[in-house]
Amino acid sequence: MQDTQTTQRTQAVPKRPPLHKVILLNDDYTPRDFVVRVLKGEFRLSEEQARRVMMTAHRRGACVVGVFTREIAETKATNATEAGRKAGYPLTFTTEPEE
Ligand code: TYC
Repeated sequence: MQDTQTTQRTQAVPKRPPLHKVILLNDDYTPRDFVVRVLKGEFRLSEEQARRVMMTAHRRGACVVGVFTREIAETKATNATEAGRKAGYPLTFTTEPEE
């Protein structure tokens, strides 16, 4: 059937992996400089980028830090959240699939 062949040919081309956002959530306790340090260390942001992301989350409640494949996004969000926990802060990063 012609439709089937078309489908098979189309699917033979690998799709780009779906991307997931890592989102930084604001809280009332984590020091600003600590948030900046985690953003620089885990997400390789520059000082300026890290301050901008931190201040956006501080003012608006949340900020997208970056987009990655699912596994990378989840690993970075877990590591960055864990860095906060180890220091006794409620700093939280979440992930969600990009539209
Ligand atoms: N709101 C925190 C404070 O005033 C700083 C902060 C910013 C914490 C962004 C988390 O995602 C965050 N100390």
